[in-house]
Amino acid sequence: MKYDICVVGLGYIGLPTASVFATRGKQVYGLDVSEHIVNTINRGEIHIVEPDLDVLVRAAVGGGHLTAGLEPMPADVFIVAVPTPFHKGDGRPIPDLGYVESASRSIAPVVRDGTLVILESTSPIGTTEAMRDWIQDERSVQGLPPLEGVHYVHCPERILPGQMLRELVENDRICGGLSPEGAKRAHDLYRTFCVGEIHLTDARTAEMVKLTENASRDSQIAFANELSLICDKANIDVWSVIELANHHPRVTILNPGPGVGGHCIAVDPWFLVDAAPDCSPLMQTARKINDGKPDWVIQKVKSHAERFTRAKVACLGLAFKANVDDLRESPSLQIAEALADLGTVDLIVCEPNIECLPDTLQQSHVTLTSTEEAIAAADIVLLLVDHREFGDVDRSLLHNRIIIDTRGLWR
Ligand code: SAJ
Repeated sequence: MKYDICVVGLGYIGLPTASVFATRGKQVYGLDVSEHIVNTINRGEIHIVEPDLDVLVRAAVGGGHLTAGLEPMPADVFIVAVPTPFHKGDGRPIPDLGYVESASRSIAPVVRDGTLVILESTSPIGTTEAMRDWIQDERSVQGLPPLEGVHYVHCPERILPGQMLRELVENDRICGGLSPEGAKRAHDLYRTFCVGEIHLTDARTAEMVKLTENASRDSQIAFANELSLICDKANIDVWSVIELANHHPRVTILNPGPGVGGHCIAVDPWFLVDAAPDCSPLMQTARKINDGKPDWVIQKVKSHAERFTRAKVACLGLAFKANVDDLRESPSLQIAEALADLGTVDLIVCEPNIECLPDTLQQSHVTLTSTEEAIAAADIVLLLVDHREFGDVDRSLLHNRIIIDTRGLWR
């Protein structure tokens, strides 16, 4: 069977994208390396948490428009949506394009002349060209003829976890082609469901734009985090300062927190830094400020804990941000693990979006409880994530406890 679209990588971006196309009548094949993910999707179920995604996937698979598999299949369009992490190493983090390379090589034998190949993964500058080269190289390795008239385009995803399905449809998009015709064809494809504006450009500009968006947010959060340290020293409420400063017509300051997590904001600035290390001191400093915030929170807890023989610390929230279950690259989890490792405090954790604690915390005999139980048992209440449930907490429960509110939720 020849499909309209083959989506490579059925994760947080690939699965919603494949499902939206499928529910708009496209015949979609989802390619993934995980048998578990493929089987789950073919049953019409999902392996990630995102509001309403279950309903969409069930409709896409049930309607016969979405099939998942482990083997690449021919299609008119390929959309690559695989992770682009970085290597941490000893020095500066450097981009790891291993997943994009293996996805490109895996589809190389089934790409046909005239096909449209789209890279959606957030990528360092030049990755769309590298994708083209990997596909051509793999074909030559396999003794297949070189491809003619294939169009390569970078269309970065820009959707926010927690509201992906709405943003997928409503956000503006950028289509950056290695050829203008490719960008135009990508534009026509996304028009299937996208009601936002679709802007055409070249691939390198599109790569740079996406990285710029996330690096800009990281720098703005770093500014807020730096303010929170200054205000703490000066004994001033940072949230009042920000709220009042934001009344100025040309000032919009973001919110401080316990650090910056997730797979995007804390990663993407490094792709820009890697492209020009000598030209990016601001972005590098922003990364250091945000990466340093968890340690600052840990020191705060430790200094308060000194007055107890063995303080009971309630950590509220482990996710990387509000109202999601995603613990990946979460500063809150990092803080909870470090506090558990201290061995000098008793840790109680509450995370309403998960059923059981990650192994690292289970090994340290940390308990997962309800919000009320955690607060009732605590000497120190450490609020790490501004989950809806924590905002609803009866404030009288907090009396006579030391409160460290890293998000300003209870001010
Ligand atoms: N955070 C703060 N203070 C703030 C805002 C966020 O501390 O004022 C923290 C959050 O708690 C979290 C981290 O920053 O730990 C990132 O959260 P986020 O909501 O800013 O962003 P992500 O990582 O969920 O999604 C971002 C989005 N990018 C931008 O808003 C520029 C999204 O649109 C992208 O599609 C996504 O990255 C991506 O995949 O690149």
